[in-house]
Amino acid sequence: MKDPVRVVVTGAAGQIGYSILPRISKGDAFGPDQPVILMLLEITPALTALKGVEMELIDCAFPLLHGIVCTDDPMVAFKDADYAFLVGAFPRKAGMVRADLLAKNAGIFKVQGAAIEKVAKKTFKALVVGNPANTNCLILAEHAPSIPRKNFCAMTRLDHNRTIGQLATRAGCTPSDVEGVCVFGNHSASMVPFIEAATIKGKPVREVIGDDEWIAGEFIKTIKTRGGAIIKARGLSSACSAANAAIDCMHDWICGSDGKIVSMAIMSSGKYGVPEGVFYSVPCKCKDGEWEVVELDASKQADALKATADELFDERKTRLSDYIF
Ligand code: NAX
Repeated sequence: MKDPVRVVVTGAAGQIGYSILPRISKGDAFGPDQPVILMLLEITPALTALKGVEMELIDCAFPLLHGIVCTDDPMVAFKDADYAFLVGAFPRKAGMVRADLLAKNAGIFKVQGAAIEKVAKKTFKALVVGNPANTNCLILAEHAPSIPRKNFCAMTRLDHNRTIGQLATRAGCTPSDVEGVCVFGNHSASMVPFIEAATIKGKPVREVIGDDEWIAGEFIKTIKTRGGAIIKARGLSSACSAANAAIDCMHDWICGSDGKIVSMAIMSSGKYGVPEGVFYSVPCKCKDGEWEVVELDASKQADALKATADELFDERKTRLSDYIF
């Protein structure tokens, strides 16, 4: 049996936490032979609810779950941590403008980044889910400078999976028949779902769907507004699909994507015309715990790719001027 890995989940008493913790404990993220110790971080008022989650996890008797630590102290949560799902974030409240939201979350991710810098393993890897995910990830990475930037990723896998789901539903096939989609840019309405290199059962998506008007209109709109549509229908934001996407992303990153293209918001490096400095979603393939950017021809979408990059550089300016420099 392998030694257990320490996996931090922040916001562990929240909706996504409740869906993600059994999946991690069952081996869905790190493999069926990899034991885990869960390091669960919450704010102090949520510790009682977190205790209830811990009790349920114990009651599941997961063979791979070798320990649970519940805390409101980031220095305890990140101690010797191998991996983290950063889910906890400050939600947008009535009357808050975007800059207020950015500032509130910058405070959270600054403190957690500093704790990672001090006490996590130097091989630590983090997936940021809490919104605004891309820029929260930037703040986190900026405050943990001794951890390589390539070890930080913001989640756009839910947008990626939504793209596959819509195509499979329209084509009347299964999701595994759809390959090669990706989502570029920010996890926001400026994201760019990209299907030009994608196939359904090996044939180009446009040929199989046979309806360019639907692709340009309803399809793209559905992907971009899906989060809001789920809130309207359920009265709550996406949780099981968000948790599933986080598991998919971490699994493929750590265990390999098996030659498949996946979407990951990683530190930009000049590829796709985006200069270094923001966490920007691009198509990747993963192997042996590392991602590699896949170069697709997205030249026809250059304006949209630039617009979503510009939005991220604006967020960076708003937040970093107050919280980093
Ligand atoms: P919930 O409000 O149910 O849970 C959030 C939890 O985070 C709460 O229990 C809260 O006490 C905790 N928390 C707040 N500040 C914290 C801190 N400083 N340290 C530790 N814990 C803290 O939200 P939930 O539905 O679980 O969503 C969590 C986050 O995911 C939100 O920011 C949401 O916007 C974001 N999402 C991101 C998605 C993505 O694709 N990147 C999709 C789903 C989701 O909307």
